Amino acid sequence: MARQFFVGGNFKMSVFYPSTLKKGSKEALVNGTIQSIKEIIENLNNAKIDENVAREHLRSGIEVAAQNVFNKPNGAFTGEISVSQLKDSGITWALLGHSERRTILSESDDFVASKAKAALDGGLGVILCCGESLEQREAGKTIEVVTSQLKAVADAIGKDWSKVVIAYEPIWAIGTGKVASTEQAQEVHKAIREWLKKEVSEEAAEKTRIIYGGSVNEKNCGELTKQEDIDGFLVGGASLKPAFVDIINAKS
Ligand code: G2H
Repeated sequence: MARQFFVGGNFKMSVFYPSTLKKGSKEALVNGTIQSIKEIIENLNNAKIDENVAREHLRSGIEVAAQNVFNKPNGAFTGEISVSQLKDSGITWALLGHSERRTILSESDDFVASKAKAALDGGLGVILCCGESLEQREAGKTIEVVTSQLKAVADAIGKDWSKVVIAYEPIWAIGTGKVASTEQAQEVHKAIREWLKKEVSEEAAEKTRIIYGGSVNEKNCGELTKQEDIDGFLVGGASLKPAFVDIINAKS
C-alpha cells in the first residue's frame, strides 16, 4: 500500500508578515499570535487541497502538532507541557528532536527518545526529526549520526513505528535557503528505510513515512517529491506563506 503523503508546517516562533504587509515591515507579527494563526488557517481552509493528502477553526484532514512535549505525566514541571494537556486541547501530534532543540536546548538522543515514548504511549503521533550538521556530513558521518539518533528511539519505543513519521532535516539546510539536492535527500531517506528494515521490521520500513525538511519551498518540492523514499515535507519558513498549499499539493 502506498504511503500517504504527509506535509507538516513548522511555525517555530518565527516572525510573520500578514499578506497586507511587506516583508521587512516593522509591523510584522510574532508568529503564534491569534491573528497570525488565523490568517494561516484561513489560507489552508480556503485552499483546494487533495483530501487524500488534507480543531475549533481547522477543517477536517488538517491536524495540529505541538513543537514539544514532556516525557512525564502531569506534575510539578514548570514550563513543560504533558501529553494529556496536549490531547485535552485537541492536539494529536508532537514534533520531537528538532535540531534547534537538540542544539540550542541541549536535548540528547535519549531525552528525545523518552519523549517519543511518552507521546506514543499517550496516543499522540510523533514527527521525529533527525539530521546531521555540515561538519558531520563533510566527515562522512551522515548515516551514522542519523541512525544513532533513530536507534535511541527504537531502544525506547520498540517495534511499533506505526504512529511515527521520520523527518530527515540536515542542519545545514535549515532556514539557510540551501536545500539538499534530490540525490542527497534520497540517499539518506533510502538509508533510513534500510535501517528500519534491518533494525525494526520490514513492515516499518514499508509503511513509515520519511519526510524531508530544510528550506523546502513551492519551487523545489516538486523534484524532491519524485524521489522514491521521500514521503512528504516538514516546512518551516514557507509554511507561513500562502504557497504552503502548493507544497501540500506537490504530489497531486
Ligand atoms: C527545518 C525547516 C522546518 P525551514 O527546521 O522544520 O525549516 O523550512 O525554514 O528550513
